[in-house]
Amino acid sequence: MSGPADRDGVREVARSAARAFAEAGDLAALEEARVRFLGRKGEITALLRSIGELPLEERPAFGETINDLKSEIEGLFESRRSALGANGAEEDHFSGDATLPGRRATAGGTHVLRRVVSEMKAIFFGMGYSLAEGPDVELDYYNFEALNFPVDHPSRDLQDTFYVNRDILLRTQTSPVQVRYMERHRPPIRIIVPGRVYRNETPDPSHAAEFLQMEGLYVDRNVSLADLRNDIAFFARSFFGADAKVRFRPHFFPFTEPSAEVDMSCFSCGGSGCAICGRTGWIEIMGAGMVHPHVFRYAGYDPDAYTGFAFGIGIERTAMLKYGIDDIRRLLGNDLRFLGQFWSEAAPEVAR
Ligand code: 2NL
Repeated sequence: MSGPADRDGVREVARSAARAFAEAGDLAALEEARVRFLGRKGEITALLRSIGELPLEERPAFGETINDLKSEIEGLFESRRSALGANGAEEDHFSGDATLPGRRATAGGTHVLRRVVSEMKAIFFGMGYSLAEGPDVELDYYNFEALNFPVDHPSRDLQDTFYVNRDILLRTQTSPVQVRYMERHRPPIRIIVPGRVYRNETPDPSHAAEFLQMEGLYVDRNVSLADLRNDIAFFARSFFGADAKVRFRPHFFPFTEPSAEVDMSCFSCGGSGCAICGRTGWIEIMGAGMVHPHVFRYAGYDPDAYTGFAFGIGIERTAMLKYGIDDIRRLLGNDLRFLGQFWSEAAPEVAR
């Protein structure tokens, strides 16, 4: 088209564009038509170039007319394009294989540590224990002093314990909960105390700065070391299997006397010695002992009238032993490819 278009000329361009698009039988033909009207050297561009031939006062209105025309033709082009099967942006295309099976949605599951705690609770509830819980942020008094830790005990060091200030800290074990419980309940008492504890450790395959623990406490008249041994042996058989045996090795804790570390017969070799148990046939599973008379005095119990036993189990360590996990940090990371392996059986959630 030569010279500035009048209104009729503009309508004529719109009509011929509509015709050309309609006649295009495939996307390639349509693209040719698009270039003819909307391309850099197309009819719209030619019209816009001709604007310079008009008197100044007519130019704005003409420019607007051509821009409207351009939009109209673009609209015609787009609708023809979708009619021919290309519906615009590439991402709208389904380019996969529609015959493939769908992806299963995962429902999640119970964390292996939660399952271990639930299972342990169920075992001890069956033996007559009940549940006690308490704060993660504790007083130095309950965490150390009332448990008969000497003032210069190494675990009271800043290197080993997270202090909030001089008197307040993150509990390093769940025993402070038992002290608080004794302050409020007269014997007989029989409780388990699961919970998170904190120690200022550099993480490695067998250490983390926070981990789970479960302690137990039984106080009555005439509670003996034989009672402790009996409950621990019952627990080990219930948790690890009927063949599990236990043995006690003398140890030291400030809060028990006598104190022991408890080993279980190696579940891997059955006691003959292998790499898992370091050729000894035994694996350490917990610490235990008879409650120290000083601890009873702090809690307000008469040590001449009552005796009791206590024990402490590391949850991560136990889970690692039971499921053959080699690095504690796997349990604390949230990699579902790892954790999902333990979702297969339902966890034995138990009522409190
Ligand atoms: C370990 C050791 C243990 C206790 C915890 C305890 C609590 C009170 C009084 C006396 Cl209130 N004892 N708790 C006793 C012996 C051992 O844990 O190595 N745990 C992983």
